[in-house]
Amino acid sequence: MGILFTKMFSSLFGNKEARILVLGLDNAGKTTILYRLQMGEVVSTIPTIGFNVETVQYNNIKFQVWDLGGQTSIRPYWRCYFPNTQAIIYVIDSSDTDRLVIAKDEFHAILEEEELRGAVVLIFANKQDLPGALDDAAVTEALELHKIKNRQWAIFKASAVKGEGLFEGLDWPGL
Ligand SMILES: Nc1nc2c(ncn2[C@@H]2O[C@H](COP(=O)(O)OP(=O)(O)O)[C@@H](O)[C@H]2O)c(=O)[nH]1
Ligand SMILES: [Mg+2]
Repeated sequence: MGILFTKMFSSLFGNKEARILVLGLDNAGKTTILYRLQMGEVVSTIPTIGFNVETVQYNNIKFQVWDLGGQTSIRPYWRCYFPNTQAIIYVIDSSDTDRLVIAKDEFHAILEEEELRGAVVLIFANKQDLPGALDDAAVTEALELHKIKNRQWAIFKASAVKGEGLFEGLDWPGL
């Protein structure tokens, strides 16, 4: 566990219960990131049909992960997880250029959720180790990040399998 990382979470959130959502399409690298951060035991639950949520509790902060995309019928259930969300970590497979448009649409749909209005956004352009992976500037463009209004955001290049870029992202002062 990085010292900065630990300091950040203890100083910024104090004793208040906080939630960080880790979202993105399936196969983006969300679960890998969760394990890489080694914050504790990842608990997997299926609160309702076809909707798997992974949770890691780190001090007073709950990290919760699920896959976006797919079935629209389960989406209303996502809202149970929105209250008290301080931050969204959005994970992109930067080599999956075919699905970047879907990743973009899902991302902007999430940002429109009323209860997530106050959440800051950290984007990981993951899988930078793969050939053909788009860099942070190209992912910024593909996700149309310039359209984000009234919200702090930042994008970081990362490779979850190599463990690169993750702590740099989490040390972002906006979090
Ligand atoms: N090359 C490479 N593979 C990755 C990276 N991050 C995750 N993967 C792989 O991508 C696949 C999907 O990762 P996973 O964490 O399960 O994605 P999730 O569906 O978003 O939770 C797995 O085979 C991972 O090993 C990365 O940075 N680079
Ligand atoms: Mg996963």
